[in-house]
Amino acid sequence: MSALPTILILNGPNLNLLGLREPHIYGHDTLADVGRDCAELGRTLGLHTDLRQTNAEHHLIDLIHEHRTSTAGLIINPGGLTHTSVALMDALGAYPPPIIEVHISNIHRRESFRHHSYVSLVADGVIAGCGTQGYRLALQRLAVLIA
Ligand code: CA2
Repeated sequence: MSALPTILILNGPNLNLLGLREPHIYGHDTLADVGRDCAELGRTLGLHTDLRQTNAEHHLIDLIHEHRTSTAGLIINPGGLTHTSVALMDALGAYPPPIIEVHISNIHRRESFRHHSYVSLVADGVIAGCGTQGYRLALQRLAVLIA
């Protein structure tokens, strides 16, 4: 348990493959690299970070519920659930602290089914197409929002 405010960084289905497959779309950084870089940046911002990944929609929702009152903000890359999950949107709608949605790729330059995000309807900010740097940009934004 850290005395610093905690930022939860949630990653949805298939993001465990980051850096291992499809580097032309998602780059070469792994999720472990993202976790390490965010932890390092978090230290300079006075924030503790906790990065999780799950392939299960219900687990993602449970994590959001569990962290409703114990975290100061949320960064979420919901993976493919971005475009399909009303249940995830509802869970995020019941999460009081600020939420930043991150997509590594520019979803608006890809297939039309990726252009709509249920998560954007409840997120305080959205970052897309900045590669894995998007997670660090989101952390900087949360530092401002919770100051
Ligand atoms: O650009 C993003 O970050 C996405 O959220 C990634 C999702 C995709 O469904 C969204 O439309 C955009 C896909 C996550 C799967 O990630 C992989 C990473 C490496 C190799 C294979 C899949």
